[in-house]
Amino acid sequence: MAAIVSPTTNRVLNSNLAHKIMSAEEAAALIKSGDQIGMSGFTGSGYPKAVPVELARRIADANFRGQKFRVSVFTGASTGPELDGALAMAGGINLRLPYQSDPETRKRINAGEMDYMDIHLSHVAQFVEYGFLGKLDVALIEVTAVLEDGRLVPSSSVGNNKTWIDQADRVILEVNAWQSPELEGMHDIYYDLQAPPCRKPIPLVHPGQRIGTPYLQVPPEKVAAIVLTDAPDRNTPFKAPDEASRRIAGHILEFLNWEVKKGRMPANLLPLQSGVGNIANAVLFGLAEGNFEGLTAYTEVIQDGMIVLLRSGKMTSASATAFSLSPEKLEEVNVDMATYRERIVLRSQDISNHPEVIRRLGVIAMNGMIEADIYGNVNSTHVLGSQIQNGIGGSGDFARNGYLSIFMAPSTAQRGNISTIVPIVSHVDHTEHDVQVIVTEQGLADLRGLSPRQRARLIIDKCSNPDYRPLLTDYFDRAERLPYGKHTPHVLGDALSWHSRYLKTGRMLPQDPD
Ligand code: 0RQ
Repeated sequence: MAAIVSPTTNRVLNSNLAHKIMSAEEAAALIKSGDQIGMSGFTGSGYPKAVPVELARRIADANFRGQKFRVSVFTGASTGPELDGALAMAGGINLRLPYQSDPETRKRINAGEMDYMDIHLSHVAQFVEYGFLGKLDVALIEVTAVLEDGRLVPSSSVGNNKTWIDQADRVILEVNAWQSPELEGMHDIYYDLQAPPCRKPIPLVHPGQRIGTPYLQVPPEKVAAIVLTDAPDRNTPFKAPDEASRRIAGHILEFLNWEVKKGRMPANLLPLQSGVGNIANAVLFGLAEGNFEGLTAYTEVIQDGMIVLLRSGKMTSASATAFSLSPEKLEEVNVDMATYRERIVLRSQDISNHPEVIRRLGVIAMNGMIEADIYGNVNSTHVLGSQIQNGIGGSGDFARNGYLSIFMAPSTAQRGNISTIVPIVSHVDHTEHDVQVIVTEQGLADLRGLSPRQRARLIIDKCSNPDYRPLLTDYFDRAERLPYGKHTPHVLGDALSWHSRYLKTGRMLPQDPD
């Protein structure tokens, strides 16, 4: 491995590339209206922080002068206010993919002002490599350092950076001095994933295994600009686990213990995947307080709860594509990155989320949901059928291919005015075929081996909120009495009436007759 980069020395060690250092404003001027840009960034880490802000300024100026200036932005997943926020605010994004969680971006998408393609995270790199999404003009990538020989030390996320650099005509690098130099050696970039018909098996048989190189490679002639930054990742604080999250975590722990007892899983479980959000994080905290030892993770993001598991020694290794930490945890991890480097591997997202590897390792997938219906179909992305919340992210990669697929949510949302267990979901991300377990604070429904009607009774009894349970039972009883289909009975005219009622009255519960 090349010399560790010192935080006090210049981080652009290649003299040819050092000539390309310029201001963010100059670098942004290299981007043209209509460009498709592959940017780094995954769940608020490792995204470029200076050039997007300057680009947003240029776009706002151009728009002010009546010149239409818009770009398409592809990333790893969500980013930060300096990227998604700034560009959305300037009205500068034509098409955005594959995942976002920025309030301004969400607002613009739901107002119909911006196109958004919500796609499985494992698909993104190959869609670009196969030419499905057209040409990539620019790669704008944050790195920790440029080594003497021109190789790049990735930063706190990998995402699709390898593909963006390979596919784009020109590359703009942001070298961020804020990123820990001890990140060097944590990454594993796999360069042998060829396109079909030449694709070979990915030789990964353990979450902590390394099969590639710690560095990104870039042909020097492609580098159009290097911008020096010193700015922190956006870090979202997690809400402290509340009573509902703690109860959800408790049900999952009890279930996992049962699976071990039944001999369906080893005592140290199988590699864990944990989705984004407060509940997923609470489950990890629950595991940290539980009795499991020797855990591993094959997941997308390293959250606070996973750091607690690694630090306590209960988790031995974790594979992901990015960090997604609260500000406090990030500080703790950044000063001790060398210790974590031994036990965390950050990979490209087409490997961290690869169906082949997820199926081989037997990953336990645990993801949040917006709502589930009585048959086990899950909506992870849309509020009331039409409004995007975040996106499917990697939940589909893991749910379809995992050893076990668990979805969780509190039984109600919006102060009890919405039931998260509904007669029929208003949008489907994960069909009944990809969902084995549903959990709310009320209880856990193990759907394996059950027919649709058996699943409906179990989900209503175990997971629904008592305020909504009689209504769900009534719906299902009426559906079962209808003559036209006894396999997955529905009262079609009523199936979405709960959502419609919420739109009209602000509550899914019917008004009291008096
Ligand atoms: O709204 O923010 O206004 O209070 O949705 O809900 O309960 O805080 O839950 O933070 O765990 O997020 C599905 C969105 C859950 C997330 C989702 C409202 C609720 C609240 C957030 P407020 P909570 P969480 C790997 C896996 C898809 C991507 C994925 C997600 C807000 O888990 O984005 O799994 N998943 N990736 O009030 C109306 C309902 C609602 C509702 C919740 N039924 N109707 N509003 N809300 N349920 C990681 C990656 O892929 C990167």
